[in-house]
Amino acid sequence: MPSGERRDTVAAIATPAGRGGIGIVRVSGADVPRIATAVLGRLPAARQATLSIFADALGERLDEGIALFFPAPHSYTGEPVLELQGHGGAVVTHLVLSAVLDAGARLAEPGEFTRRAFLNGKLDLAQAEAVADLIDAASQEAARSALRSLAGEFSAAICRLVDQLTELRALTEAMLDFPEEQVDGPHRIDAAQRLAQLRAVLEDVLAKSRQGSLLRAGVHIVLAGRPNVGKSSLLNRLAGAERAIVTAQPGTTRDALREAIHIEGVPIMVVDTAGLRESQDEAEQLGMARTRAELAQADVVLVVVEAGRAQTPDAPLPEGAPRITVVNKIDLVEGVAPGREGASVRVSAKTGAGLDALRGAILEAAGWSARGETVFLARERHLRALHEARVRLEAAAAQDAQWELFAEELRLAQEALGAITGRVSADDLLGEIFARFCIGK
Ligand SMILES: Nc1nc2c(ncn2[C@@H]2O[C@H](COP(=O)(O)OP(=O)(O)OP(=O)(O)O)[C@@H](O)[C@H]2O)c(=O)[nH]1
Ligand SMILES: [Mg+2]
Repeated sequence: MPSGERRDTVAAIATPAGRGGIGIVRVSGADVPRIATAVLGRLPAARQATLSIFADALGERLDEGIALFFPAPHSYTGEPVLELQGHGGAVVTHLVLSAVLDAGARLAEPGEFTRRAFLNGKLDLAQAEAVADLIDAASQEAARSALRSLAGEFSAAICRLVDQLTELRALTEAMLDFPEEQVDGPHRIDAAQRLAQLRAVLEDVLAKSRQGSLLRAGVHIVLAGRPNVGKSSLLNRLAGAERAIVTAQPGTTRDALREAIHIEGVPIMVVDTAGLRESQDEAEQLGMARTRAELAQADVVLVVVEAGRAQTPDAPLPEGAPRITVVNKIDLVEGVAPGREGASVRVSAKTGAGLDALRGAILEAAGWSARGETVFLARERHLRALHEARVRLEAAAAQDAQWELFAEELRLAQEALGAITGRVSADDLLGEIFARFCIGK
């Protein structure tokens, strides 16, 4: 971060580009009172919606709208903040921004408002990330989960862990300071109990975070099988719309086709691919090469076969990803009921029978089990930190009365967890996080 950055006053258009009902220019920094006087003619009363004329340096009217002034520290950033809500035209909002910049503000970088909120202690790091996650949330469940993180639920869970760790460290270090006292035995029992409880809580947070990370990152599923088994028909069924071309001709699909869907709020990318078989047709061969590339990236593979003639594709399927065998076209075979049996689901893309069972199987294969439970919308960074803490606590548990080493492992676990909320974090980490925000946030 350039030194003195926090003294600058920054401004940006906070509403999306283009036409809209309202266009908001947001200004934050010590210079806000002076800039308000330059653009509005006066500083509006604190926290009162004030109808104002927005004018440029020559006094020419640019727009009329609502001005809102939030004195420090009771603002989003913790600094003096001014919001100018004008008419939402692309040109007019830019003119107002220009007037604010002419009056002495500089253009904000992406995420700079939230970064300032973090630096001024308004939000911790996990909460700041939740702001971006709430904006990017692709489903109600993801939004709800992001809001919980923003309200501090995730941070609170991490802080509780850190506090318990600190306590255990303090007890251990106090004991080390008084080696002559006979406390080694009692401490050993107490420490073992406390550590076991800590590890259990960490596992719980980790499980909830893994679930939440599915809501963030989504699941990549690939439909694969021989030509004509009904892969494209299944994609259309799952998407609830006629997206892919379906014909009675084998070899219809060539390009891999993707559709974003949701199942119980979990974002799922479904990829329909060219059927796998021996073929001399050049376009079909290229299509199959794409199928293999898609398969290599799949989180879950749906291997589609036809009821009554369960032929799996000739091509080898990837080893790693979980697999669901989808027996399609059961409407064509007498006496076959839709439903699920282990990793195999009987469906009809034509009638829709068995589709709910298939959706359930997809969620389960993807590792989603949090129906109605609290989950933490964790990022990769959070998961890594939680894993690191887990490894450290394991190592601590393996120390047999080597109290210096025990305390050191606890310290490292605490450090890993601290990075989640930003209690300890390097500047480059901050840069990485805030650069992903949109401008105006
Ligand atoms: N009766 C019946 N016909 C189906 C069902 N699903 C698909 N079909 C028919 O099977 C034929 C092939 O369907 P597609 O969805 O194009 O099959 P595909 O696997 O995508 O085929 P390629 O793209 O060629 O690999 C079409 O005529 C569909 O109408 C089903 O559940 N029941
Ligand atoms: Mg197809």
